[in-house]
Amino acid sequence: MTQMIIDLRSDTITQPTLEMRQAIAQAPVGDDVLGDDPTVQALETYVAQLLGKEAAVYMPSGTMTNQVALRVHTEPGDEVILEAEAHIYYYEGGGPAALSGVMCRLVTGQQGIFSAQDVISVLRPADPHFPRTRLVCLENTHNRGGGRIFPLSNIQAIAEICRDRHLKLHLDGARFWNACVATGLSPADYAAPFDTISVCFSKGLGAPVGSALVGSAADMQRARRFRKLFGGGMRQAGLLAAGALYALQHHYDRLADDHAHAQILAQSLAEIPGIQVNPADVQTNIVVFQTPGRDAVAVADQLDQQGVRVLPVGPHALRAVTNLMVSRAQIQQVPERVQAVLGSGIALA
Ligand code: TLP
Repeated sequence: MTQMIIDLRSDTITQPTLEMRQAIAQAPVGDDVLGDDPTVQALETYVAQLLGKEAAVYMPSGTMTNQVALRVHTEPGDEVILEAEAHIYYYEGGGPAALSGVMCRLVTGQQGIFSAQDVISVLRPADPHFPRTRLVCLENTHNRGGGRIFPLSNIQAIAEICRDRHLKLHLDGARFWNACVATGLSPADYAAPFDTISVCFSKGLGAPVGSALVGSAADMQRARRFRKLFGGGMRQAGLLAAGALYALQHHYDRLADDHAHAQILAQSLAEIPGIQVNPADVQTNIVVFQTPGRDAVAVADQLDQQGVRVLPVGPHALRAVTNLMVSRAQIQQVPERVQAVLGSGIALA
């Protein structure tokens, strides 16, 4: 009997549901570059209101919303403060240098979380020797931090420093919805300290495509210009926006299921000899576990043969992301399959 594949590589693998496909099929569309697409406009208005900001701009990807935000807030030669494992720095193809010509100044967080003091420690004096520090970027939840939530109190303290020093504050909120659901904070309260926020519809929410940048009307006008310049102006994009709007209106609350599944998974993996994971570190839908002495790529390959897909994220670290496509019953099958692999004598690293 062939085993059902349990795909935990990412929450980006989710497929549109039948109801979402119906919403997409019925969406009115127009040429969005000419400002004519009613469904894109409905999505942008809805998201801006939800986050308590003036405007939003729909874009093809989270990478683009982040990189457009950097370009909106900086000029070439400026400096951006980022956490050392931030997606913007780590996984976006060198975008800050290539697209905005900025310097990245890194702070080392704990599982991606840092403090106002960390920001103060890297601020430059106003002196022509130094680049101009213009922007601080946070990530909530933090991907390489294992889905860690950025506490609102830290964010508010960092925002205060930014206000004092005339720095802008951007959030990579690819998994912002997960942070809101896990903390019970409203999107508007959690978004309040930021100048711009990038939110994603095609991760936990399960839409096929798209992210939005959200902020002031003036910043979003500038963002539209850079979206076009970066090649992200889309024509009848309402077909995609309809999936995003449907996802936001129907799949938001169920993110709590993904968080519960991640906790179940972490607790069961913690029981398996040869695996290290602390369930208390799992706050949302990402479980990072260690396989000390075993090569993570080899473990991932063997798990694949057992019908469990995870991603290597370090020499001995793997990532499992719970998502819309994976049921609780499937999550409960994972430990047995993992045990089958770890008991089989994988090549040591
Ligand atoms: N993350 C992907 C990979 O790129 C690693 C994943 O599978 O987790 N910010 C954060 C925090 C992200 O996790 C991602 C995607 C993005 C931005 C970029 O989003 P897309 O893929 O839409 O460009």
